[in-house]
Amino acid sequence: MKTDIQSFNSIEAAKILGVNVSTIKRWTDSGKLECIKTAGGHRKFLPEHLAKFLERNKKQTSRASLFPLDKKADLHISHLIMKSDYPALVKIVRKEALRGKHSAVQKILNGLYLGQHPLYQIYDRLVTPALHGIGELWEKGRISVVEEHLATQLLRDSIVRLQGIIRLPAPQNGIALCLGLSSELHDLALKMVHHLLELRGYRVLYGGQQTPVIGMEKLLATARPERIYISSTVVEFGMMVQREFDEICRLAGETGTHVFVGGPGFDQLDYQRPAVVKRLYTFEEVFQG
Ligand code: B12
Repeated sequence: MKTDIQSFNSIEAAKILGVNVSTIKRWTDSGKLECIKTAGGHRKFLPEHLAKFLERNKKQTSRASLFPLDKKADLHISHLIMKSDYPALVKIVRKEALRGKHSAVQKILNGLYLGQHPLYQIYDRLVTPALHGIGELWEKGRISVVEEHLATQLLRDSIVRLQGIIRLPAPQNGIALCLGLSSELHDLALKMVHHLLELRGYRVLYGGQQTPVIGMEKLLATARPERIYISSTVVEFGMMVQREFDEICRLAGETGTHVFVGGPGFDQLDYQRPAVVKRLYTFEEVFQG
């Protein structure tokens, strides 16, 4: 069977319906669940087969919670998740975020995570391109600034709510401080860095947008973070931001705190300072390094 035809194999069907593969076999043998048998004797399930089964057997499918299955359209999403078709999922997420459909976006994020996709991959391959796509539409004048705000805040809420289904390890790696410099209103990337650090076992102090430098000396001395992650997307008042950055690096140098930087704003800042370990470009690097 051609791979571009939307279908599921027995393992995927079992995951979707929340049962084991032998149950799938039993149900197909008894005719309870329809399928197509390939020339090689394998079972293939079309979305219609699963949808029909779900409709007829509401009780048995109470455990069908791995992926969202309210409607037949959700099976299409399940299929894209199973096949790791990120470009198609990005388009759906962008569209649903712009339509204000929170639940649709949430289902995709939760579905990917429950489908064993690493969180950094969801951030690098789904959330980041969806945000870039929304930014492009705004830049081209195809959506208004208020639409851009609503869609990006919806995405921000969705990634925060996704944390509700993630089991975090006990903090064992010390403390990490996440901050944005003054004049910085973008903090979505920083929020994702926060989540990944928690997943790595750090206790995170999250300063967010426009974290003031005043009081930083005391904070570093008392909380003693091992790492500081600084995010910069847009640099306004460059000289002031550079001074602020230099001051944080100086204080970090005194306390032996390692600084990591990320975001397009660092194209405009001189970040080569002794305390800076490196500039990070992807969420995978945040998770691995
Ligand atoms: C959402 C958004 C906003 C929201 C932010 C809400 C929030 N809570 O974050 C709001 C509405 C507040 C906003 C405001 C503005 N925005 Co804006 N915004 C965006 C948008 C659509 C998404 C930003 C985002 O989160 N991207 C997703 C992140 C994950 O991607 P990334 O930034 O490329 O980061 C990658 C790496 O650099 C790395 N990374 C990034 N940060 C960090 C940090 C660490 C520690 C690490 C390890 C890694 C890392 O991870 C990412 C993965 O590859 C972008 C479009 C775009 N192309 O990004 C515009 C965009 C960034 N904004 C833009 C502009 C111009 C503005 C405003 C000046 C608009 C205005 N005139 O008011 C203001 C700026 C305010 C300010 N002083 O900061 C421009 C910037 C152009 C430029 N380079 O100067 C963009 C590119 C839109 C565009 N196409 O023109 N914005």
